[in-house]
Amino acid sequence: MALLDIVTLPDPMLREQSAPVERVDDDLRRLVENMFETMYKAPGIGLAGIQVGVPRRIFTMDCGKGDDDKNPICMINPEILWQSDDLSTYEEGCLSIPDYYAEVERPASVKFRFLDQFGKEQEMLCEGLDATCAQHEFDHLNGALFIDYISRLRRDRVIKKFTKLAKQKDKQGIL
Ligand code: GNR
Ligand code: NI
Repeated sequence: MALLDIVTLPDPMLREQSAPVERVDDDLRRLVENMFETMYKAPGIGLAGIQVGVPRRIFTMDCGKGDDDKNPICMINPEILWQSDDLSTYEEGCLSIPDYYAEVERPASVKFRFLDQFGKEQEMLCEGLDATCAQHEFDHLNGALFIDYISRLRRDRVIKKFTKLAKQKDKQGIL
């Protein structure tokens, strides 16, 4: 098991389209284990491949409430089969945009089809925080971020802040 480095704004990788996973094998299962470990450690409730520099259509999530309420889910090559007309709003954050939060409105329920880490096809109806999180992760596979749903003014401000921060770190020789 290993902790992976998380890619943050304004890294252009976050805007990449991820490619389908071709084989669900031991190498991929090792990646999944490392993504779960990285996600729990962060801590976060979801993590997409591209956030750890792997541009493949895969994400992990766990919206459980803690040690005795765990719900680890890994979706590989997910597709959205259905989404509800009714919407729900959550305050979202992203491990790739640390310490920034904003309310985002999305379909309240979404049905996914995907492969699990054993290569078995699954269908899952996600609701509540699960639905929000799974859609946030699905967006990452297409290079989309939750800040794409806020006003342009606020988005530009966040990107500017992280760009400035990255330049400062660069100068100091961090990373
Ligand atoms: O840890 C996370 N919390 C979160 C809160 C509300 C909606 C979505 C999320 S996902 C985020 C982790 C992350 O960046 N996943 O891509
Ligand atoms: Ni995210």
